[in-house]
Amino acid sequence: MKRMRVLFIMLLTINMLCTVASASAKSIVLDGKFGDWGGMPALKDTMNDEKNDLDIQFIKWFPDNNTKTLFLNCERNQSAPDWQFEVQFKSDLGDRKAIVNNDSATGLTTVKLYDSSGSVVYSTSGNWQDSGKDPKQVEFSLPYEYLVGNMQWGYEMKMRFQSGTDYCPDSGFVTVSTISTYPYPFLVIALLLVLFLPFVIKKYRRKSA
Ligand SMILES: [Ca+2]
Ligand SMILES: [Ca+2]
Ligand SMILES: [Ca+2]
Repeated sequence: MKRMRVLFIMLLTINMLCTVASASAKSIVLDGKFGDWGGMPALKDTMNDEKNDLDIQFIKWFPDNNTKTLFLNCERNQSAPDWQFEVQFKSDLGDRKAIVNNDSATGLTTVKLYDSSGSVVYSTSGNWQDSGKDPKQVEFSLPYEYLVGNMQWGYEMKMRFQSGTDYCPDSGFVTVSTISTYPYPFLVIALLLVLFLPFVIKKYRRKSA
């Protein structure tokens, strides 16, 4: 009976380890394709609270702790030439603002991150729109180091998107933890269990012999 219990715990631990491993392996590729966003945190915005080509439909985000990068995704109600929106952040670094410019002529998304004094602290660009022309959806990323000062366990930043007069969320901010959704403490406990289980089994075997 005891041996069955030990075996059950071991199987449970292995299952947990596999889940954690697959969660940590998943990330986003910046390629203007959006199938990789399935299952990521998302917020659907109120529809028609701005004119169609500025109206945010949803936002998605993924804090990737392996690469220390915050991946972001925004979709509007209607595709149209060009699109500029911004993302506002609050953290221990103070207020920051990313201006995201989607150019139809070049197909390029350019992201510039500003600090509270208006200086550009980081900029990047790439082909991250859903089409080379008249984008409706775009993905991009920002390194943690320009968004938060402290990247220790459980640290967070607040974020909201603005396109025209449309905010997402409609009021307040989304809280993004720089520590992702998979649990490090559980990983440590699971590893310890796996390491010590053979000894426990041996002990039981000796006792029952
Ligand atoms: Ca992608
Ligand atoms: Ca909206
Ligand atoms: Ca809104």
